[in-house]
Formats: sequence, C-alpha cells, structure tokens
Amino acid sequence: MLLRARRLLPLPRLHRPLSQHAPRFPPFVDIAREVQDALHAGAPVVALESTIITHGMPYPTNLSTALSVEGIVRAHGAIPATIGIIEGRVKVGMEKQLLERLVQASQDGKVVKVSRRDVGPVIALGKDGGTTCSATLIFAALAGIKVFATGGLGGVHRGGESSLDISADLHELARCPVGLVSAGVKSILDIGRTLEYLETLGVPVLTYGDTDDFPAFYSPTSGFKSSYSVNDPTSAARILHTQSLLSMPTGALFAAPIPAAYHAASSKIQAAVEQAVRESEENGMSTRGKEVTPWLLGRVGELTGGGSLESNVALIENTAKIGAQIAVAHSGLVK
Ligand code: PSU
Ligand code: MN
Repeated sequence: MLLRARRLLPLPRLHRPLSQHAPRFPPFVDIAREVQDALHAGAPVVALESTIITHGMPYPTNLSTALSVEGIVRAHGAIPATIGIIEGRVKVGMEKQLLERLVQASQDGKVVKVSRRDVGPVIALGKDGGTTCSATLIFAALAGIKVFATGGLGGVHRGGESSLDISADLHELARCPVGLVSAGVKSILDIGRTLEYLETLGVPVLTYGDTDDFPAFYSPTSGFKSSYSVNDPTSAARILHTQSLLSMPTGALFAAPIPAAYHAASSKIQAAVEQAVRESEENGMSTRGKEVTPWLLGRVGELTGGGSLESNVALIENTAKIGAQIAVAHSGLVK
C-alpha cells in the first residue's frame, strides 16, 4: 500500500542550534572552510561522492559532471561537499584543483575505490581514494551533513545469495543518519533482494515523485514498489528530522526517477545491462568483488555507444537538485 506524507503538526526543534555542537574532527579530516561555515550556521550542505569520479565515469565526463553537480547544488541554495581522500587526508568539500588532482590520479590508476573496509588502510597508508556511498556516508555523518546526492546506491548483486556480494552501502545507510538521494540502485543489481535487505536493516525507502514505482537507475521503473513516496522536499526532510529526534542512527533512501527526457533510451540501455551482466558471469568478472561495478558500468557504456553515460549524468544532476532542495528544507526545520 502506498502511504503518503500528510500535513502533520510541526516537529519540535533540536534543543540546541547546530552551532553549539562545534565538533572536533580527527587531524586527518579537512572540512572545507565554506562547508564548515555552513554547518556551523545550520545552512544546507549536500555531500557528494567521489567514486563516480574515480571509478564510475570515464575522463573527461567524470570531471565535468563533478563540477556541474556542484554547480547545481549551489544553484538550488546549498553548499556542495564532494568527499574524497587525498594522500590519506579526508577532504569534505573539494576545490576544483583537488578534484582535478583526484581525476589525474585515477587516470594513472592510483586511486583506491574506498568503501567502509578500506577507510582505515587508505588513510593510514596515505593513499588517494574515491569514496563510495558507504565511505561517503561515514564522513558526511561525521561532519554533520544530513543529505547526500549520488547516482546509484550499491546493493545485492545478482547471484548475491550465493556469492555474498552485497554492497557495504546498505549497512552504512542503516548506521548513518543521512538522507541519500539516488536514482534507485544500479540496474546491474538484484533489486528485489536489495529492497528486502534494506527492509531488514530498517532503512526507509521512498520514491521521490508522484508514483511509488521504485526506479532502476536508467529506467523510471523496476517492477518493484517503494513502501512510501514523497514529492516535496519538506516531507523528505521531516522524515530525516523525525529519525534524528528519535536518536535513530538510520538514514533513508530517496529514490528519484531519471528525468522523463531519458525514459526512451532506457530499454536499450537495460538490454546492454543484461548483456554486460551475462558477460561478467561468463568471464568470471562477476566474482571479482569491488571491480565488478566499475567493469559493468564501463561495459554498458561501450555497448550503448556512450548513451548510458549521458543518462548517468542526467540522473545525477537530477538527484543533486533534489538533494539541495531537501537540504534547504531540512535546515529550515532545525535552525
Ligand atoms: N553507481 C554508479 N556509479 C558508481 C557507483 C554506483 O552508477 O560509480 C559506485 C558508488 O560509489 C557505490 C559503489 O557506492 O559503486 C558500489 O560499489 P560496490 O558494489 O562494490 O559496493
Ligand atoms: Mn561488492
């Protein structure tokens, strides 16, 4: 059944304004000045991940998308905080030069794809890292950022019931109080099992829009439903704020369908996804852990002659806009 958010009584505010929670961070965490200022003022901030840049998209689209997504967040009234690791230092908010540096390092094949298990080693060993959803959630939560926009959350891979290839993203969303806006989960995944897993972990899944269809990244539908939908930023922000008031450590997944202009391309891309998954099983790539997702994304890009990449950029730009709107609404609730 589809449950819609209704007008409710105003929620109570936090006891103290955020500015009085002046947090101390470990010495290897650099929060960009404007991000720090915004967080202290209770102003809206949107976290962005860097695995998309280092392992998700080819050059130069990775850099242009990182920059355009930041611009979109700003245009909608929030401060962007792209999160990544440079020489063992966690950057929360990266200036253009830092993004370029990360892009260059990834061209040279020197960047680690960092999920939760990689965080300690990459920092302690002074390496460069592109943070996946899971690692980005950790640092967003540490900094006090409430909203994170990206393309696709990781999840249960096809055959995951025997390979146990289940992304650390799911567990992290259960223990970081951050709203993650994505275009659903990657269509290369077993979407049904991913949703079951999120339910077990207690992570609410909402479609952001006027339908309860759970989107499948390149496509607005997956054949699965979300348990809720919201179609305004305030309702989304209220869910995050309600969980905070209950001291729940949990985040939420807001699944925003890819914009309508890209729906027509989705069946061709989906066919390429199916082919890439088949090939990955045949060539043994499907058992190669963290390499699986980048390989599949690259192969789908080849098979669609770049069509999947264009859709990928569009859906991320869309989640960045929605993320900024939710962050703005959330800051209105807590300020
Ligand atoms: N979806 C994309 N591009 C990506 C990813 C997801 O379209 O680059 C990345 C995200 O950073 C996500 C990660 O957190 O893949 C999941 O990887 P794994 O399945 O290895 O956990
Ligand atoms: Mn995996």
